[in-house]
Amino acid sequence: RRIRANAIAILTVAWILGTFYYLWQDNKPQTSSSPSSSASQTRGRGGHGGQKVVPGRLEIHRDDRTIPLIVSERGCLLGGFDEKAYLAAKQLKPGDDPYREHAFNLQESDRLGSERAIRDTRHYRCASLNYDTDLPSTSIIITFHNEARSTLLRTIKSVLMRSPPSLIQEIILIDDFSSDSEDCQLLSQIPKVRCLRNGRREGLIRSRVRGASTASASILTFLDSHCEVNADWLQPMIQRVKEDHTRVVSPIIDVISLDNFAYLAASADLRGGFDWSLHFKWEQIPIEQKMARSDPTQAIRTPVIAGGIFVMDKSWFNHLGQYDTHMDIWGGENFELSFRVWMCGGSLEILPCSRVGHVFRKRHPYDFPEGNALTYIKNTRRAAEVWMDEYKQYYYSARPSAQGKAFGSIADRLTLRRKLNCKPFRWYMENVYPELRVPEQEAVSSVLRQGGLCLETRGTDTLGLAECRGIGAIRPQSQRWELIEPLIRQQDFCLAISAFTAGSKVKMESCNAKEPRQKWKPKGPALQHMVSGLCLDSQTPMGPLDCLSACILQSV
Ligand code: LR7
Ligand code: MN
Repeated sequence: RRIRANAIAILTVAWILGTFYYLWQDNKPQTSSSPSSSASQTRGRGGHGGQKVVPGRLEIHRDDRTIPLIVSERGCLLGGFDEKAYLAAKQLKPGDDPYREHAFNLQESDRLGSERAIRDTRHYRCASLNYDTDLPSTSIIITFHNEARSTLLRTIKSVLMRSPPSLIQEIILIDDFSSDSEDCQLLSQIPKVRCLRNGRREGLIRSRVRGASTASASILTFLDSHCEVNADWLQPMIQRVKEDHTRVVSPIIDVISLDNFAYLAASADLRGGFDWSLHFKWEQIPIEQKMARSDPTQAIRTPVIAGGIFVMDKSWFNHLGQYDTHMDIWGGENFELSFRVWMCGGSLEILPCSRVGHVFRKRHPYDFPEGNALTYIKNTRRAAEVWMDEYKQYYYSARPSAQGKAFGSIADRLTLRRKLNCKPFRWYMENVYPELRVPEQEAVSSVLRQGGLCLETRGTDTLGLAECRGIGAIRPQSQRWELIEPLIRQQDFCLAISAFTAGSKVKMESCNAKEPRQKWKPKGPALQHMVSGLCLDSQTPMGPLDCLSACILQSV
């Protein structure tokens, strides 16, 4: 009996110890920097006009589900590629600022290693969804310019580790003329990875087009060069595109901290939006849509995508005209693509069961050969001029510095729009983004009145005075004038003087904010021509000109 009692005691102690060990294992933090309490965070950067400032409410889930690696794949994942040597060759030197080169903490990124586990941030219901077993494979396209070795390798490895191998046809890297050409050569040794190097700096838009045109799979997947994909990220996106090839789909983009590289869950209630200056922002899903969502795994319609991480059918990408390859370096292409997809017969969605982490930065770590602001203006102007029809006036009011800046020829893109028979921007406003408010009409357009008569256009270039008709929105187009300094415009035509002498006629011509004959400014109730000092008037001048008394043609 003593022996039996001893055995029971030993078993009991072993069981207690076992239980403690199990619990301890389960509570152990999964990464050194894993978040433990709810947090709120701002993603994005401050500074020039093209940044993305994003108030993303973060949801930190209590249960720490981490994603297992596909163990059998480990080890042979990288083939003959020597990861250690690759990473060791470029290390931060003691005393170097770890943020200087990449605008994130390089020291933390290097320290993490290339295979860290991350928390599965999806809604728990996502894990039980099923996808077709015969999903088509995809070509992953990643462009990079001077990306840190550790972040780029982690992007590639996370794709190889967390995607069903049969879905990855290839990973195409486009080295956008980084200073070190070796990165591209070395990474090509990884199985499935191909790397193409640009002979000069092209920017991410032309680089992606280059990548897409060599892709061999029927589906394209674009990623930034500092991402980590999460559990089952790919299947939901390929499934949606397989069901309807006109869908363009994005994951929820989680936040990888630029300071400590913690992987943080982003809110699942956000979609992409923008303001009239074409500044991207994350915004709450409209309340009616939120109420109607009974299933948290359902796709979220989005007016625009952030731009870097999405899946699209390759034939659809080509059919819709790829990208506007006259856009340079960075920015604006996400609006152009988003407007085009919606207006030309497709749709954009965010899939909550797909999650991809991205390192959001506060500044660009690379240079813009033409300057950051001018490049953003050029790219967004192209998007506005080709796609926004009469609504582009709001873009110019919100971003006055864009007027008169060069943006190249858009003839090809206008032809494309006509050929694809795309809907007008008004349709997009009414059906896709009715939440985007149009600035008050009165603030933008007004009449030019003299003694009870209004200035109006007749045909394209004749001007005359006539009885004022209608008010507000019912006022005829011919009597509506927009005063966007220094221009007085009606659609694309502006008031210009024909000579710099008193009594010379005023006419309409194509707007050009740089043309001295078109520059006006308000002076009291009158409008004064900036260069000559003459006033807009329907009477022949009698004596020496004094604006305040002699000019009676005024805007109201
Ligand atoms: O000249 C360049 N050549 C490049 O190849 C400049 C950049 N790049 C690469 C770069 O290495 C990176 O992989 O292009 C990618 C995007 O550049 P980032 O990471 O510096 O910019 P970002 O994260 O702010 O970019 C967001 O907006 C861009 C607008 O042009 C692109 O659409 C990016 O793809 C987009 N990123 C995302 O949508 C990820 C989520 C961020 C948000 C919101
Ligand atoms: Mn990025």
